[in-house]
Amino acid sequence: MLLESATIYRFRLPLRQPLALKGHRLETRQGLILQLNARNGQFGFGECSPLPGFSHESLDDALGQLQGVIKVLLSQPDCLDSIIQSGARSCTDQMLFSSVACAVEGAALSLAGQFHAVPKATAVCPLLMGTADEVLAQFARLPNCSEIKLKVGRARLDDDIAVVNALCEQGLPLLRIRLDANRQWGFADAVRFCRSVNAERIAFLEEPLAEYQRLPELGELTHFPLALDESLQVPGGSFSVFPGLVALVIKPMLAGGMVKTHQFIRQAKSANLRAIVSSSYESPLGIRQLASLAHRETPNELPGLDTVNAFCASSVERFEGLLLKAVSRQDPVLEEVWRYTVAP
Ligand code: OSB
Ligand code: MG
Repeated sequence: MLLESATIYRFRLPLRQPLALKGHRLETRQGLILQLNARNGQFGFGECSPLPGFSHESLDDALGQLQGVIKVLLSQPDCLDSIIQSGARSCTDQMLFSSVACAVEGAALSLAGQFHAVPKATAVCPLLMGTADEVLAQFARLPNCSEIKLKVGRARLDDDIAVVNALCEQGLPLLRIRLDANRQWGFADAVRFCRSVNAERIAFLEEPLAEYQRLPELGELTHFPLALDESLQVPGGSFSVFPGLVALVIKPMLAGGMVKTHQFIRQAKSANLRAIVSSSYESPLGIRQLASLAHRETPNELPGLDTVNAFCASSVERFEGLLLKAVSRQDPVLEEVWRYTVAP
């Protein structure tokens, strides 16, 4: 399949409630949608949505790099196979931002038909966050599930411990809790946390330490089940196995793109670790691609895709409607910002 042109859209999806992320406060999630058009009339979408507070690049950085990459790709119109096999980087001679790799690889995979088999309703791991009362109220409303994920490290340590213990008490004995501290704790607090909750009820604890290099030391000391997330989000990301490590939580938008995610999943499996596909507040389009990827590559795990429920339903519906339209996407929710065609 040969490429002919590309269009970039900007989306703006209002959140149901403001989202606090590592010093940023988001009321609206913004990102880019890339549409790659082939000469045979087929097209594919990919998403490029750097997440403030987490991504190394800003939306403007990403837009600029994406425009440059598209010009390069369209000058070698038969590059799709190589993108799918080896990643978007293989077609350019520069390091790519994670979000840019994600968009280009997503669009290439989509053109290759990889996302056709999207399950209609994907079960996801419910994400709980907020004050203790809010978390317990969210939990009370959930249907039975095997795992839930709770954000910790945002309140006092003793409050976090109390909420986890309350969830263990209120949940069925088979419930396992994924915990995520997003590197908010000092070493001593992390040790105290690990010794104050029942490790048997914990699926894993993601990235507890501000001094993240000391995670193996924490594992050795406590034998608490641990998981990597931010540690996978460095350029050329790699990981080593250590005592206590049980899972990789992999976010394609932050951890190097779709092809790199495949690699991480393969490496996790061969090291006997769980691999969890997780999201970064992508639009429903990005979430569908992640659901499809998870369905294929990690069928026995609940993916971390509950973030899609953070958006207002009416805007999601509008976004979906606009995506299906072939022309005139000029709406605050989805607006064309750039178009490029190969010179004949
Ligand atoms: O640290 O896992 C995180 C969302 C945005 C940014 C960072 C994270 C998250 C999530 C996604 O927690 C939900 C999930 O993994 O279940
Ligand atoms: Mg995490």
